[in-house]
Amino acid sequence: MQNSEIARQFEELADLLEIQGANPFRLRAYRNAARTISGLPESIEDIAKNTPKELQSLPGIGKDLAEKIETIVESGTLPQLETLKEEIPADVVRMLNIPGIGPKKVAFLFSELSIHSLDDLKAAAEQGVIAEQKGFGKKTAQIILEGLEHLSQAGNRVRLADAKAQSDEIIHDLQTLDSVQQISEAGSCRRRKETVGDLDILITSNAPGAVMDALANHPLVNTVLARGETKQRVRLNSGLEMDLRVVSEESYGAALLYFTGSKEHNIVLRRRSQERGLKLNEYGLFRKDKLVSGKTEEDVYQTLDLPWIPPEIRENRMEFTAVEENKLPELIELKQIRGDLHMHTTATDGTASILEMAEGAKAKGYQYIAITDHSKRVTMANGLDAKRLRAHWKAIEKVQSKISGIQILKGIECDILEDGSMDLPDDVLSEADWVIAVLHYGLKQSQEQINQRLLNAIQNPHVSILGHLSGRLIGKRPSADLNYSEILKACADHGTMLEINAHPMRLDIDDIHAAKAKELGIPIVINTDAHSVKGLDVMQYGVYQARRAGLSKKDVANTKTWKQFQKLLKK
Ligand code: DGT
Ligand code: CA
Ligand code: CA
Repeated sequence: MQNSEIARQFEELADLLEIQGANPFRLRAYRNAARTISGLPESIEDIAKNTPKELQSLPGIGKDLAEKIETIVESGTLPQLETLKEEIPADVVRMLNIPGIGPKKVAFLFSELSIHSLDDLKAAAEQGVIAEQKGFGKKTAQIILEGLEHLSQAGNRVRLADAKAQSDEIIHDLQTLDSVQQISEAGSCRRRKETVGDLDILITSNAPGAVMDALANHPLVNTVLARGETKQRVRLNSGLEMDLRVVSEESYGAALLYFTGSKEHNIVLRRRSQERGLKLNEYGLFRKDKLVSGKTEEDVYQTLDLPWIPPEIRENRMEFTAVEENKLPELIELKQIRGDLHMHTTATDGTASILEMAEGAKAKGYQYIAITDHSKRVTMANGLDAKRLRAHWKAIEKVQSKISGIQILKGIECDILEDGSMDLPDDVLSEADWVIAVLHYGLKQSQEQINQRLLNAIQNPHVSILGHLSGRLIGKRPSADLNYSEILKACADHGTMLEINAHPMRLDIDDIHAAKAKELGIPIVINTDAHSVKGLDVMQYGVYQARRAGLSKKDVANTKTWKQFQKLLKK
């Protein structure tokens, strides 16, 4: 069982208990446990099975939670959770996703008004029943109706690339207004989290009304959901929602810190403030009522004896310990990338020729690429058998003789078959410069089977790297069930590299496991998996994910010059 599933069960438990009106301390304990578990690179299942005593040494996990984890691992669920699920319908839990409706209101709707489904809720709101209730009113009824209409979309988190494109466009347009002085993205999008719940932007302005009018009329904006003196919430045509906040100049840095989050990072900042006799909020850092700092993020961090911390690592995972140990990493940047080692051509399912891909990469300033078309198992993509692959490599040699200033590696993206063998024989693989081993089929196999397949590939001396390890497609297809601790350890032992696939739907391996890989000294390569020349552009998203993992230039192998990279290849 994956950590994410165990974490999800604790989240669900907390949600259900909250609707029941349980003690907030217990809820917090479950939610903290969920966070600890989902942030852990080691398999909780392994720990629970092999060394259950160690569970209690995890942050926020006491005896009771450790027992619950063991129960989940053994039986797949918790009796308590099952009972609650029988008592509280799933639709009632979904109501928590309606903006402005908290657990107290949901509990009231459920127990006092006997609303058991979203359809019940819609009917009650339409018939005016909700508006009559104390603490609800016409406005809330309206919010509920709007929320219901978009629940499916609002409940869905949006992939970073899609969210950021919309945020960038709106910021770009608002920036040109005379009424806007400063403007910045904030929230999870600024932290480059792989999915975004809603967009947050922050401005300073001498005419907030004019900016809000402009946002309301922006072509990407569909509906104004709420508008006040300093805050506006809109729904974009895509269904994604955006908060705009207007702050004063002397508070801009403090507000940016606050609204960039994460909440967990901010909690630590507030604690540090208290320890210094200060109070931190979105308006600034105060001693008594006197503003000490707040104009820029740097000012606020400095007052708290901290360097400026890049938004990507503001998750309270490693940043504060890193500062303490004087090891805050200098995060990798796109301009440091010197090669792209996963791409396709017209030989399989790409749309460009070898030469076109090489020229596209050269135009980006890269020194080397690998052409890695599919192996034969991927029939849908016209995958290559040994004969066609050898001919393809000949074609690569020919292109290489015609183009200078870029090295083209003869590669292959070779499937690890369902039975654990490689899709192409060793003698063929031995002729390649670069072999990416991947899972495409049988992703739903048991953890044992998946692990065995990956271990076979790692132990194969011709395999250079594991590509898009988990096989997930964000928001669409879950990860294969794999034991990361075992796989990463084997990679470290055998000198097998790991890919961060930069495709916005993949971002695989993710930030947590990339951080673990760095810790183990496994070289990481950020690849685009481009199927067209344009596809080479997504490198940035892989770099964002690497930054979230705390990776520096030295941790990422394709920042090396061709000369240095060649040395690594020989190893
Ligand atoms: P998202 O939208 O779910 O992808 O994640 P965020 O991080 O963008 O969260 P959001 O939009 O709810 O709020 C933006 C930031 O504002 C968040 O990262 C931290 C801050 N914030 C919001 N609500 C609270 C709160 O209740 N307490 C604290 N400390 N910070 C908050
Ligand atoms: Ca947000
Ligand atoms: Ca927000």
